[in-house]
Amino acid sequence: IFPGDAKAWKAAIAKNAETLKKDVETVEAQISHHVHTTLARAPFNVDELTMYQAAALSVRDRLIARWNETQTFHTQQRVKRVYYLSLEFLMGRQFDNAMLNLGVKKPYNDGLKQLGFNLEDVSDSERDMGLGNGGLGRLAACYLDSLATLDIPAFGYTLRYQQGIFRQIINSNGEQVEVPDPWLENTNPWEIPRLDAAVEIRLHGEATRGDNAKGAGTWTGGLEVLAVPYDIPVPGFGTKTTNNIRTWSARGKVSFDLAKFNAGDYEAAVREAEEAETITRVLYPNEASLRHATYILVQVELTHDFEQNFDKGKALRLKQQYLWVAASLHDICRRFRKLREPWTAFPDYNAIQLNDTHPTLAIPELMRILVDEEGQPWDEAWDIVRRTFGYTNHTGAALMTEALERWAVPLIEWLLPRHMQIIYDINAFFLEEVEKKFPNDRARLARMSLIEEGYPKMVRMAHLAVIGSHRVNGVAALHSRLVKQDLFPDFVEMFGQDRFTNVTNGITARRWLYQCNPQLAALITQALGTEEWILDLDKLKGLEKYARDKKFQKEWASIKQANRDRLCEYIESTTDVKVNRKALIDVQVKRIHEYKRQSLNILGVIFRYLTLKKLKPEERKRVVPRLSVFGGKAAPGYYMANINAVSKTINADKDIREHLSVVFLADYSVSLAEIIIPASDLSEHISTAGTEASGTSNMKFALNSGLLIGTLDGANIEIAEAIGDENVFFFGNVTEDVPRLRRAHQAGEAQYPPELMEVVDAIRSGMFGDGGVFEPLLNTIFGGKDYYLISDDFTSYLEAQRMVDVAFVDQSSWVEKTIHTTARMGRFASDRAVMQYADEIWNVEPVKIPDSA
Ligand code: CJB
Repeated sequence: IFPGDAKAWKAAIAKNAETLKKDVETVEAQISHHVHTTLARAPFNVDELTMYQAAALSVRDRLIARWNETQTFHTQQRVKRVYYLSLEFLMGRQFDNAMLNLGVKKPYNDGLKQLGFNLEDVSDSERDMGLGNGGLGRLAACYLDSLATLDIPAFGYTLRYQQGIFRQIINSNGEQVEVPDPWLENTNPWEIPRLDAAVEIRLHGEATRGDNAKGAGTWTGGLEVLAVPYDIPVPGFGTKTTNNIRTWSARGKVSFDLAKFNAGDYEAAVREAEEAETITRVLYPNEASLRHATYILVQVELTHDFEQNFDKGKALRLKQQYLWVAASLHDICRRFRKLREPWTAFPDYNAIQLNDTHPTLAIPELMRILVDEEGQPWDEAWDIVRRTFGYTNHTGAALMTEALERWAVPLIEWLLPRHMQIIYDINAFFLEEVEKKFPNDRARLARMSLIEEGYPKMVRMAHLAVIGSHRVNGVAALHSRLVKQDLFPDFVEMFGQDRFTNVTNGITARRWLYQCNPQLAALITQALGTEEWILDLDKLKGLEKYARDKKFQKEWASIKQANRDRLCEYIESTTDVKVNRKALIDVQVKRIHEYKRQSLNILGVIFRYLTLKKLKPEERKRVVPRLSVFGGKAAPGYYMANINAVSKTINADKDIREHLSVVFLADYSVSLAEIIIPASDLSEHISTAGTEASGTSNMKFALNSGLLIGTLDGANIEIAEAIGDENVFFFGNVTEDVPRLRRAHQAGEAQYPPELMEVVDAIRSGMFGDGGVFEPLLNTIFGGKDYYLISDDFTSYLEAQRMVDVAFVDQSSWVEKTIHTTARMGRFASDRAVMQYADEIWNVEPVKIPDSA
């Protein structure tokens, strides 16, 4: 129903629809429209950045049109929606992805060419949207792509950090230096500000309980801040559905205090507003770094005395979590109220997924809304909450309970007094149930309680997430088993096996093959005679029959070489290393962390170097040449200079250069991954067994015809099941061995293999410069208790690397393996994972947006 003249509206809409046509002339007209009007430039004054912005804005117009149709249709049809709450969305660049999903890359390519620009150069002006740290954030981005592609109505909710993940610079000592990432410096064409739809969020204040613990309480006073939404449209591939990521930006409620301003206290007048804005100023580099107070980019002038008693970083992180979940739930409930359904129907319209424990405050917040604001009886409210939420656990790190998130009770009491009462009450009723089922078992009550005793008392967010959700899942088969066995065994006994499940992670083939490896994608399409694999990755199976076909192998291998060349060019243009283009490219790119064991890799590189040094020149020629590539950001303050020390010595050694070179690529990001992954021959996924929840880059490498070397950890195990053990280079101890081996180290009974000692001697001899940079590493292995079992896995790691060399010599058989690998990766599509969530956890159906919408 149109306001005003319906005919005029319809004619205007029809006219406007012409601007969405996909021919080159329309694209050019749209771009020039944005150059001339939105950006106010004349054609002689257009550089690549301007051209990128104009082209991106014209793509955004198309996205918004579909976004509007999608949202309107979903609202009209009263569909059930999925809300994916993730503190991180590592989206990378949007321009290329949006063009591909909309099917307009060709006209943009041609149009830009005619206007005097090259599409790739224009695309390079885009900054990565780095609103995440690593795997967890990238997984969220892949899932949003799949949700839209599968026509599942969904919203992502996150924060709009002014500074995303820090940029990494390597200084002359080989150390990481963290530099801010002002990604919003140029306007961001992918977001739509909704300045008029801000939500008021209360912090601090006073709370009261209802008449009895289950009655309605109150929360008043304190400080109100604003959460302002910015929307990012997420287009599905080859479908009209365009979902939304709503990012919240914190803002002061009054931009300044006029009374103070008039009294001449200019600073005080704006202080409160600035303090509010601090909440979304920066993405936390990761959980662990909360301990590294050195990296808090924001220097907050905190006025509240009490706050001085807490670690400022921690208080700010809790504020981030609350502002985000409160604003998101406000939005979800507002949408639900319009349906005029009883609150008991809430779970029929809303499935909320907690991506790790970061959004767990959503559980007491929904209780507060239902009980305090909507007058629902407590027990009914709790039932609604449980039917609404699902919780995904991602903490593989040694699967120790210490790795799980906890918040100090006094901190929550101070920031969210009503929520603390609600958490206590949830806990009291829950422990009553436990007591009923397992009478007189005090130890069990203490283990399961939401509150951990101590000074101060702590709230165990994972326990709250488990009891407030109807499903808890791990992210790979092994991990999900360990979640039940090691993390939550009491909760399995309490609630039964059915509450716990597995959804093995997946990746989107749109970005991680079709977009990042266009040549391979084209060959696959040509061989299969169809592009259907992009939407149904199991179709890659059809490649199997070409695995031994010499002509096909040759084409396959030449694409790998082209991708290798591209990476080598990148390396030579960004570092001073000259590389052998024929070398086997051996990659380890991921966050730098002890459990991921970049150290095992670098010690192995040193062993290879020592072995090469012992050979005569003609013998060396028979060894497969290697290029070892490292990349990844470390937690601020974490020592990582040893990789660069090794690369300096090896790359400077004229006798060895041809046979082995080592590079550390600074500032690993989604965009850099898109260059590295297609080029890789071998990638390393070598965490201590039981510590990597899943890993997802292993999937990306394998999909792009790279083989894996790895431990029996995370998704490596399932990947090998799918592609065949013979195509994976496995080594190392298994999860079941880890406790015994750790005990042996603690008891001083561990053996150190001679190969490792040889490497250590070389380091100590000064071969790689001042051994100081290796001390922290050597200390964890020898001084400490080798917690990550480097010494226990070293020999079998070297053996697996020897097997790689042997296999690589027979190129035809190697290429055959890589074809099988790609062909069998179908089950690791994020489409499969998302359908599993939809069926088993969310209970949602796809909704196709009709052409006529
Ligand atoms: N993960 O990236 C993170 N951050 C965390 O705080 C906890 C886990 C990673 O999540 C990925 C997606 O599930 C996993 O593949 C990866 O193993 C895990 O470390």
